[in-house]
Amino acid sequence: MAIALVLVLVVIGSVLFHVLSPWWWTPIASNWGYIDSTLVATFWITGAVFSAVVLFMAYCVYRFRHKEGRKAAYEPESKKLESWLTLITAVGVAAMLAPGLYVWGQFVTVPKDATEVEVVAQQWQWSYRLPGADGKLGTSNARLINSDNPLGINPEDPNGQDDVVVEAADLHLPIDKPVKMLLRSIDVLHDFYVPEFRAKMDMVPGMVTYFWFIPTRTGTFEVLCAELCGTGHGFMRGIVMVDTEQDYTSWLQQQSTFAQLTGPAKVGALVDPAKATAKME
Ligand SMILES: [Cu+2]
Repeated sequence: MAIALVLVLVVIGSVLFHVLSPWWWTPIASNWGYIDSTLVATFWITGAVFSAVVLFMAYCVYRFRHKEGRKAAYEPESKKLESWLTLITAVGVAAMLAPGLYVWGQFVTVPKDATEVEVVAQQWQWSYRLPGADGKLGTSNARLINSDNPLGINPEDPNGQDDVVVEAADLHLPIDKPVKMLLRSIDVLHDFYVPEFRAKMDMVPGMVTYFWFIPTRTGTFEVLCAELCGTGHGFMRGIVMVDTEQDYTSWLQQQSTFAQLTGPAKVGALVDPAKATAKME
């Protein structure tokens, strides 16, 4: 009897905790409201199954408790019961998977007008590369990485010369513009994750993974690494600032291109001297 009661209390407690809990996701700042709806659907389905199973267990513990002289019946097969359980389980699993597949389809279908932004992860910092005026990122190769070329951009590729390099600093993005995040790692597995964007993806050395999203509100958001990547994993943080178009443009103008960072110092080059010395340190 006591055990049956404890089981019922576990169900009531779990449901109350979910409904009354002050902890919930941080407010969303991207177009991926679907991700939240999918998670909510999963909560409801798993919550309902959990409650049903535990309550049934409580019922059985009470109903079939020990009584002098009572014997259990042996019934190893029940076609009818098994068919019902199979059907209900199949419907439950499909209800959890179908929305996920639908959302995933959108997650990897990048709109044509999305701007590319490259994220480069390394132990334990984030760097970024934006296409310059030509709108194209140059090719890159991890073998080309050196202190002058921390992202391994191919110096032979004309598309790469005007690429904007943001090394170990904050990334800015313009609001309401779709961006395709190209994810690269130059050492071990990392995972680019901004909780407010509801999007994340593993970064695998030797390949470029991606996702896309539209930032929907301005603000400062924290970047986390969501893949245990070594002793500095917990400190692998960064900042993404979603700006108005105007703020974004003025930030962009202060950044250095690959050509400016690697080429011989040119008179009148657009490099801020204070920033150039900071880079050389
Ligand atoms: Cu990492």
